[in-house]
Amino acid sequence: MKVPLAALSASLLLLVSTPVAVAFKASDFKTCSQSGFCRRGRDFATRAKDNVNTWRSPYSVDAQSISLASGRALLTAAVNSALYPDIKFSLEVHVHEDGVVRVRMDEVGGLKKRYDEAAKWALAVEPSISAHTQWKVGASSARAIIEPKTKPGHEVVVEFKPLRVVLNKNGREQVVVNGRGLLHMEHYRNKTVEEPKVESPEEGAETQAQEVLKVNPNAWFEGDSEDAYWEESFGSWSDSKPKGPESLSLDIDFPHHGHVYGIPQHATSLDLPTTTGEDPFFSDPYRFYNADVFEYLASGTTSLYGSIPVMHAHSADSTVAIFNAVGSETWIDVAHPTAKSTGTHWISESGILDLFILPGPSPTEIFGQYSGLTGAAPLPAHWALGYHQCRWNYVSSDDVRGVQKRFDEEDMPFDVLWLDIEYSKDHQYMIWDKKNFPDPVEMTKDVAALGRKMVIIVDPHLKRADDYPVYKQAQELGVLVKQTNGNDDYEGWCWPGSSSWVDFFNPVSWDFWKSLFKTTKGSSWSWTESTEDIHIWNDMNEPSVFNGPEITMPKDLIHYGGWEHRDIHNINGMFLPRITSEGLIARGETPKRPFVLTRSFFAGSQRYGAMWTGDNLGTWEHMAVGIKMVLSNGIAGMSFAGSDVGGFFGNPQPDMLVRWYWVGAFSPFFRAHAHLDSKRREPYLLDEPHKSTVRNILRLRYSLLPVWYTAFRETSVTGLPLLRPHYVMFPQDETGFTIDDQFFVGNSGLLVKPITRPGVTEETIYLPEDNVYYDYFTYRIYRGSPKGRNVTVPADLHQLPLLVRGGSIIPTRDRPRRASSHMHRDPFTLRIALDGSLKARGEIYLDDGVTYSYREGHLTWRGLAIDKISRGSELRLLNTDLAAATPYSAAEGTAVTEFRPENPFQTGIASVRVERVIVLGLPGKPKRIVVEGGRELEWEYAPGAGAARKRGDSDGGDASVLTIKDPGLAVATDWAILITM
Ligand code: MIG
Repeated sequence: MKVPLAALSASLLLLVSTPVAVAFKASDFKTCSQSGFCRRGRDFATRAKDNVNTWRSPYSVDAQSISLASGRALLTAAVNSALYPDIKFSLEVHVHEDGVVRVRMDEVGGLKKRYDEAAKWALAVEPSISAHTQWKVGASSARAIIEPKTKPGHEVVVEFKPLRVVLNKNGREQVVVNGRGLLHMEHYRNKTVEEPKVESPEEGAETQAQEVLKVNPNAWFEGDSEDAYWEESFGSWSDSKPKGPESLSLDIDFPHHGHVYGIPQHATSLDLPTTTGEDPFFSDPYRFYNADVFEYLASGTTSLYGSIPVMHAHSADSTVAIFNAVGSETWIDVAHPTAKSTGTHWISESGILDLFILPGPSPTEIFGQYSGLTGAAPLPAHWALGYHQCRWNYVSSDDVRGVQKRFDEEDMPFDVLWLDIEYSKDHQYMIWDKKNFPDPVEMTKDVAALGRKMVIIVDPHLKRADDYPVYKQAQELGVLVKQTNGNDDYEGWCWPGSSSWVDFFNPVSWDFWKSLFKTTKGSSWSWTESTEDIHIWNDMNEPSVFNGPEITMPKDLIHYGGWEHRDIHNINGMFLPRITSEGLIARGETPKRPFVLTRSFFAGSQRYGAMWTGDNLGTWEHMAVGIKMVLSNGIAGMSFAGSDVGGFFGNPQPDMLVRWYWVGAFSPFFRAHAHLDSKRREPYLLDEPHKSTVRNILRLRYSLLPVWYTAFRETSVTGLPLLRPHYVMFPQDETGFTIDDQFFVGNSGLLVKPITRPGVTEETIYLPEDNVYYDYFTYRIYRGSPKGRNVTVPADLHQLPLLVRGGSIIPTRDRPRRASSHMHRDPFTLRIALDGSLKARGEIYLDDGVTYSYREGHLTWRGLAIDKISRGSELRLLNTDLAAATPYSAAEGTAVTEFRPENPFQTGIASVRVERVIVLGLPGKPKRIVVEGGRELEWEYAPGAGAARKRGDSDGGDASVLTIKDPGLAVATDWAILITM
């Protein structure tokens, strides 16, 4: 095994460098102009633009060939290219039951076969074809009305010559495919010997273009040279490209949508900046090529660790989306021809066209349609929503015990202690380094004894050592990724030195990998030195290969089925967490919810666990962009997301660390992590007052766990993101379309704006509606306006702009505990934020937090609502049973057979009560408060100054606060409290 010096990656240099290591090396990664097919695709777009009046797509539908199937909702047709009459393409356009349109195009009878399985891995279920839709085929187009689930007025049209696919809403074009004629599916061809150059005609006789066309009549379309068709090099690497050119270019335009979101993962704003303008950082298309990018920049279009080819296009009128199921390297140009329209150009290296058009027309419907395709993130273990403490590395089992002890001494809650790669012997994952971890099972039990879990890293590179059973078994099974010859195991360089990688596209690998996680001895090797309290962290699954091109695998390696790595690169990373989580579910007698964190991901990865944004820097810019990245992941289905709190690289100043804890406490996945070379920065090491501030932040996260868990139930059923950007919450409010530094937590009514700049003492926060908002901590009132309004709120280091939207009820558990497992019997506080008409609503979802019994209806799901009755002289707070009312939406859809109020979980928490009700915003002091049909309750009332303020003021003063003391009512039973005014 030789490692070329030049190939020593930045990652390796880490080992010998000081904390401020080598900065991002743009030269490690390709720009579009260094990637043959991207260059061809962009040149193509430039030619089309330069000839916009004459440019005509050569593709057309052969009208004679059209046939309809599946009750006429599936159209198939032959597509011809005017340039290559002998080459045939097939087109399928499916209309699904929920109105999603799927467009598939492939070359038929070609010299080779294009990769067509990206959707197979992304989709959770095979979509059902609409039973109602019927294509109507005319002379120049075919049309289908999309019904019945989407709103009326939606129609999909296939125009024949040239081929265009259009989604219309009330006659207006929403999505146009190939409207600019940039569709180009490079057909397979034989490598020909270059023909001798034809002599140039007389000078000046013809234009240069005409000249070129004479030599090569297809040049207007394909360019005048075979640019990087058959091989290509980058740095010291060369790519053999045995299949020749096979790229796919496609324009997807949104003529009436001025904003596009999604296509994570890129470090940029949620509202995607144009890539065709003047900004030098946005001069390349957004790139999808899963990569381990060392010290990535906080702004730009470079690819990062994961790829979800999902894009929302939004306007005040409607939201539409596309999911382009492609697994090869892909570049996406985004342009805004006008402020109210968007053009996108997708250039992929290989694969069929398999495009899903989601008609919306609202963000909520988009989430339903997308999770209908790829599934929603399942409800995680409850503890996984607690605080995770990580660093590279806790160095010994005594270190682990010591960290746990310090948290407990300082009364700081945490749920999970993590181990990075140094726990393992020679980086052979699952094999303990017994020098430092002599007693791994005892250590884990000591952590679990206090109600906590451990997460331990298992990377995909396997040390090629015959005494490493994981490698040995994989090698013997023949399930390792192969070299270009298709026979020999590929060998690359990573942490353990010479390594090989499991080819998870080979189904034979699945049972093998799953069985590793058994904690008991079986017929093959399993991790007997682990317990069911250990969960898994998958890193480096892009995959990261230190001596590979762009720090990953060469594209011409061979996977199962003979596919090249180039075909599946972006999908590859999703297998490791998938099979790992399946292994964790299967390892014990009772299946328990697994926790697996992944760095690389693809569409559908949300089904297998959480992701984080990789190796961020300890800078304010990275703190800020991390929020945007988490929002973007959320709208692409990957809700369970977070960034390293504190920043992976560097040593954050205390004020930065405190701000980062605020950010983390409002991220779905909340984990502090730090680089090997960084100083220890566990929160107990902070000096006062920072230490107490962070303790309060951790406690706030824990007290709000009912909100997070309840929000996750909804996400797991509807696919709606946990963190909701403004355009999702208020799709008509134009001001919100570009906002990505504040967001709502589920539908709880919490509005957060973390501070990501130094020296801030107050901050403006945008209120998008005519409603009252209450400061979560001080109960000060802020009023919005019908057109939206900025208000200024206190934001010192110990403060957070956190508002409660009028009309919300926030359930919390306020008793400080050392871990969330100790909170399951804790009482609730209800904070009721009344809106202008003295209404509010909220909900609480609970289950055992660990098993899948919720899918059999072992759960509690309560609806809380307060409203005026008796012509306003009374308010009634009702606690009702939502699960009984809508059992099928209680937990991941149809899985709940039937909800019974007397289910074992609910009877088990019969004594869990509401210990306090706080009502904000009453117009005056109540006369009397009783449990309906029962006793009188004890309460206190503080008038506040809010009532005196006029409606137009943004600062409404302090809210009136009514505190009902221990009403002694169970959370899981029906009751009502009457407030007589
Ligand atoms: O090349 O396992 O992003 O979180 O601490 C670095 C060591 C490998 C990268 C991960 C980081 C982790 C580190 N890993």
